[in-house]
Amino acid sequence: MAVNLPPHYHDAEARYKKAQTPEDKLAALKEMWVLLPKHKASEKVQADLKTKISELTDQIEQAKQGPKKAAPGTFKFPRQGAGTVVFVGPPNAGKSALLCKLTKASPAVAPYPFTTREPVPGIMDYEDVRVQLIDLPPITADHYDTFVTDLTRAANAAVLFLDLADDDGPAATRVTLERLKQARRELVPPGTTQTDDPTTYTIPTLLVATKGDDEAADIRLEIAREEFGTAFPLLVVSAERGDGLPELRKAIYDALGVMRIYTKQPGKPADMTSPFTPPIGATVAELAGMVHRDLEDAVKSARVWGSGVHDGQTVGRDHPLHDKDVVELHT
Ligand SMILES: Nc1nc2c(ncn2[C@@H]2O[C@H](COP(=O)(O)OP(=O)(O)O)[C@@H](O)[C@H]2O)c(=O)[nH]1
Ligand SMILES: [Mg+2]
Repeated sequence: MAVNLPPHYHDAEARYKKAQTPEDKLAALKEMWVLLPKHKASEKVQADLKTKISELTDQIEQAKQGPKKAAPGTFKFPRQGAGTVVFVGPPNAGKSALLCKLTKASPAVAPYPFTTREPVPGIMDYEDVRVQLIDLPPITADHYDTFVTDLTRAANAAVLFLDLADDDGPAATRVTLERLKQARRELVPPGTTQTDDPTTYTIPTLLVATKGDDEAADIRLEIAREEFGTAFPLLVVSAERGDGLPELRKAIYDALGVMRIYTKQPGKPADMTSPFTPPIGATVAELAGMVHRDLEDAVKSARVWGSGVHDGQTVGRDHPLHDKDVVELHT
């Protein structure tokens, strides 16, 4: 979609391109942000700009802290499946145990804190889609790995952990939240609109109370509900007994805010094995862009089988798709 940008925006963009220091670059980007019209047609530009502002803000902050004491450690995981979900929380809350249950990954699980020093990825199956889960080292007032800032920016959603076997569970989870806030990562319930502050990165989050099998879990759950109220959807699980795991898989998938779309070639049956997973509300043209880069502009219409249409109805490129639609793209 074409975006009409005001002339001052282009001036700011020119300043951004000429800027020599990260600080000058950031100042110009922030001007561009203020001047950018915020509507549907500019969503892509908004998202790109926000990412640039967030990255640069983090870079400047990290540079201020000087060279790292230990090896900084940078981790990048290639995107896989319908999205990436990070596990964040205090030590010993059962993050690694849960990753073992939901995926084929096998991070060390141990009854002492700080077992997980490096992020560990795994793939979770949910029906016919795959979701990448990343177990992160614990986040406390004293322990925060700088790579967490980058890995959380790359995430589509987060699972925040609360330990029902520990009287200090709720307080420790609160500390994790606050430490992330200092790093300009704001955990919000799924479906919340983004903040206007482009330096803060908001992450749709589920609160997961672990070790539901503990004998005092019920009392601590009451306290947890008082502490967090309705700040996040709350799920109770036990990795040990398997309680709540099917519900958690579904909630994690739902938190990604995507839908499943199956494509088909004319005259052939649909490929029902590997759906595309565009964001909820995506159009025919946006789906086409996921199938092939050049198709986004080239697609003129589509035939759609699913909800909101008659079977095989022809629709235009701006038609919004629905979960589980079958789509045949036409150029
Ligand atoms: N009772 C009980 N203990 C658990 C459960 N999940 C994990 N644990 C124990 O909690 C401790 C910490 O688990 P771990 O997964 O290493 O925590 P992490 O530090 O958050 O990754 C270990 O001793 C686990 O055996 C559970 O569902 N129930
Ligand atoms: Mg661990």
